[in-house]
Amino acid sequence: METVSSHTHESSSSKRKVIAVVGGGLVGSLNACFFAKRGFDVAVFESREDIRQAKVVRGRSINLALSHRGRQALKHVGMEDTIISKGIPMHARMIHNTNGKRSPIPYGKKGQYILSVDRANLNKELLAAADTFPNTTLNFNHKLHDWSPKTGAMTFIGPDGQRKELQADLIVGCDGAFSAVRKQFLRQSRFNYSQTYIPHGYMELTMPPIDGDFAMEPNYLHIWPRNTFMMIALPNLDRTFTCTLFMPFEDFEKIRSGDEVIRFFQKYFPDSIPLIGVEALKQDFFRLPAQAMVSVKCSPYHLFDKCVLMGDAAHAVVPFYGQGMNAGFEDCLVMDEIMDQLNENIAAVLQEYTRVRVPDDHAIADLAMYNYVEMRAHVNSKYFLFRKYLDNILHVIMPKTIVPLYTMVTFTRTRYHEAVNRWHWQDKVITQGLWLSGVVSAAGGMYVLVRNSHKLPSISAEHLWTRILTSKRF
Ligand code: FAD
Ligand code: EGU
Repeated sequence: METVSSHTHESSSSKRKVIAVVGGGLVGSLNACFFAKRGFDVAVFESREDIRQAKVVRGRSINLALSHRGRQALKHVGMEDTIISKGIPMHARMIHNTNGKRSPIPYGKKGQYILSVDRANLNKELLAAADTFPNTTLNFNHKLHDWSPKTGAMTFIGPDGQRKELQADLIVGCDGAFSAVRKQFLRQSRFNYSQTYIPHGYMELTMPPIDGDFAMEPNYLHIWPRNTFMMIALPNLDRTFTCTLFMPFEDFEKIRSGDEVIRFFQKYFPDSIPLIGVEALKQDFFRLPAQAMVSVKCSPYHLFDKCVLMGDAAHAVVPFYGQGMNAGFEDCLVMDEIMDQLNENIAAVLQEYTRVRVPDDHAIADLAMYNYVEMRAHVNSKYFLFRKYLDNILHVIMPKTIVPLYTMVTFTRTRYHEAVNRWHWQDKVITQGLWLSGVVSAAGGMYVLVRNSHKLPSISAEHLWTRILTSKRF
């Protein structure tokens, strides 16, 4: 059996630990940089071809919202500037109502914004960055088939379909929501696992430029909130927007013809029709079937000192907080911080990583699912505007006490589980504040009533009862 060795350096010095990163997606390629920077020998195995050479890149979602947590992780490997230079700042949401009216709601103070980044470009840049380390190899067209928790041996299906057995000191599973690395965890005792498909699917539609310019205001995350249906649009560097339509699968199935698509959009997203284009809409809608969304939670994240799951492989979240990639990038940063704390003692590091990270990843998975339920239950454009205004106003009045949940999640590195605890606490304060102001105004009203009681016509209690009981309400 071969041992993964990343380069042909003098054999004597190769006491260095070998780390196999399975999956060269967003988290895998960033993780490779982190481990390489520490001086480990890193080998990345990716089932697809090298997307830097690929002509067509097909994958999930074309662009993503990058926020603070993701940026902090990129910064640690010196990639922040490269990535943000190709991102488009979104300073606010733009809420579209059914009449085509648009209302902006800022994300925060000036200078607080999220970025729309191109997934394919991000992945290419991160692979290129990993490739610059002499102690890293990138192996494309290598699909992990299985691995042995006993020996740590991995079996890959190589470029020409042949099997390959390889060995590493540590396997880092970054192979996404349907992780092959995770399969061996499922066979262990005391491994917790849950997976939930939501009834909604998503479909991406492109909104082309008009006269060479963005069809809508570029520096916004555009949202069409319609309870069960929702559309979101993020800007791209080529001046297009990628619109993502979220809708229950059963409703997708009801739309069978181009005319039905137009009728549906006429009812819910009328202002977007001329922007996407009638003919384009009729065709693009049927190009690809709606895609499924899954939420995955599990624990622990490590298996002995042999293997650890990170990114979507450990926690796929529904996209209703824009945090999947950000959380995965923060995973890499947290792992790096623990590597420092525990002097790269792998067994201890993995144990600590699970202890620290599981509560946070579970918290963001729950939050994203909660927001999905909330949005479909009663979030139309009016309610969305009202809630965000209220949040922002309370924050302005009491900046230290009330911090909106999305602010803690999006613009800070407050641990996800702490953000949730703080949110519950704030909710109590707000509810009690409302109660208190209710009690105060009721008492005030009573006081005014009693002070002026001599001016009221006298009426007996008995008479009052009769009037109440005979009123139409009963
Ligand atoms: P992936 O990106 O899935 O990468 C896994 C890699 O592993 C792939 O390259 C795959 O080819 C490879 N692989 C799989 N199996 C094997 C195998 N057996 N052997 C070898 N290689 C293998 N997140 C945000 O932060 N912001 C957003 O705005 C946002 N929007 C989203 C919108 C939608 C519609 C969706 C679906 C998700 C969104 N996300 C967002 C989440 C984000 O896409 C994921 O969290 C992120 O891609 C996870 O990265 P990953 O590297 O863990 O997994
Ligand atoms: C969904 C799909 C608005 C990209 C959650 C906000 C998303 C993104 C929100 C997708 C929403 C929803 C937040 C950000 C972001 C909001 C957020 C969702 C990016 C609570 C490419 N969500 N998303 N919340 O506050 O914190 O603007 O596909 F519609 S960015 Cl669902 Cl901040």
